[in-house]
Amino acid sequence: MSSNRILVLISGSGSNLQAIIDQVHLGQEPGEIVAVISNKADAYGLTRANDANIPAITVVSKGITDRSAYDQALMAEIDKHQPDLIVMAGFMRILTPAFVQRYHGKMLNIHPSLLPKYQGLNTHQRAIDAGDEEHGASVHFVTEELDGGPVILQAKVPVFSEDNAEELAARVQDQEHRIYPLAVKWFISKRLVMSDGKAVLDGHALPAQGYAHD
Ligand code: NHR
Ligand code: GAR
Repeated sequence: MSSNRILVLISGSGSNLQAIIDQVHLGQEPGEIVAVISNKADAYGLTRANDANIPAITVVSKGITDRSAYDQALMAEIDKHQPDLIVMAGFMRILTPAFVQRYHGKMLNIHPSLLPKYQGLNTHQRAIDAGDEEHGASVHFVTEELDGGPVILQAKVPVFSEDNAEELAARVQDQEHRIYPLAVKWFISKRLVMSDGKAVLDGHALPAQGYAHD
């Protein structure tokens, strides 16, 4: 069975989406991005999808306070595309346990911190405020625990004393664009799975900080 149907969830600029589009379009592996879904109608990532001839869909979340109702609508749209992998790329809405269970072991997220540090939002400012000398991003499997699923791959960047959050975010995002396509490639080539709550690459459980974190 092939596992090459990729669906990407976004809320914003979609620069990580672009990095994955660019890799898939290099054509070196059998992946296909079957749809991009945004919860925000004005997300620039929808334009990127259109430009790449990928179906660009909005399932608006604004004003929907019932999380399970929203997730039901999102699942209905996702299931039309029968994805093997759901890639969360700057998707900014917390998902219910029912959603996460439906796609168990098939969902990746990129989070802008060196997990388990700084789960949740405003990670760049929090790293600056803490006086951290290094910061970064983590690709992880999505589980019910927010930003708590097993880490696959991390990238580190230095924090400089004059940095503001925007500068630091840009440095982190450069690294995101390197590590996220790599993790996607591992998944669709079946080298990467989630098993017993762990990220497993080539049959070996990865350590808590993921693959080759130094
Ligand atoms: N859902 C589950 N169940 N598990 C995870 O690990 C998830 C998830 C949904 C999103 C991404 C995550 C991140 O990488 C993510 C991981 C949004 C929020 C948040 O508080 C927190 C973490 C993440 C994404 N969202 C607010 C909410 O009430 C809305 C914030 C906004 O719209 O700006 O949903 O950081
Ligand atoms: C990325 O830096 C990603 O790590 C972060 O949002 C940015 C999205 O950028 N994700 C979160 O903060 C999730 N809560 P992009 O839309 O250009 O890929």
